[in-house]
Amino acid sequence: MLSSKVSTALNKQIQLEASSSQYYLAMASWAETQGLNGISAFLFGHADEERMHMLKLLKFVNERGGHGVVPALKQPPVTFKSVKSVFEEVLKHEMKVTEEINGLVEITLKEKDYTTHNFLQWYVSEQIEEEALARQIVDKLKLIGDDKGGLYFFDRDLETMAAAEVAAEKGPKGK
Ligand code: OFO
Repeated sequence: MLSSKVSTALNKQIQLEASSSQYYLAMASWAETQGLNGISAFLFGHADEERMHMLKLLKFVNERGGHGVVPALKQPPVTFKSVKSVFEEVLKHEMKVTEEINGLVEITLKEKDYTTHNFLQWYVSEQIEEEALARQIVDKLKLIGDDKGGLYFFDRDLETMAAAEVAAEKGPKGK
């Protein structure tokens, strides 16, 4: 059974994962309107992943005798300054999520809730991957600068990455 402290903290995380999904969805939609199909496919996929992160938490809370609450969400931005600014935002956002996950882990230790602590380890590793990927993308975009040709190839790269993610999810080891 979850303590009320842990339950409240997990519900806060449910809200953050849901708003991450919404945020990336807004980025994906904007990118699609700019003709950046690879970038938008990647971001649509990322939005789906965040929804999965949210659902995983919600189900865990319910399984442990709490109540996973479906949160209200704020409207995310409609337009973005540039592709680079989008991915800088992604990185900033993922760093914030990591901080929150670490805070959650700390709460479970204080509450001696080792089951939830164990469950959260999946999120700890996921954040390492997500931050590293966002950082790698921001670095690439810095190299590309204002080069339109570079952006074209970057868009194609992300299309390939998005397709590989979808194939991996359909495969036997899908997350
Ligand atoms: Fe849920 O990992 Fe990103 O935000």
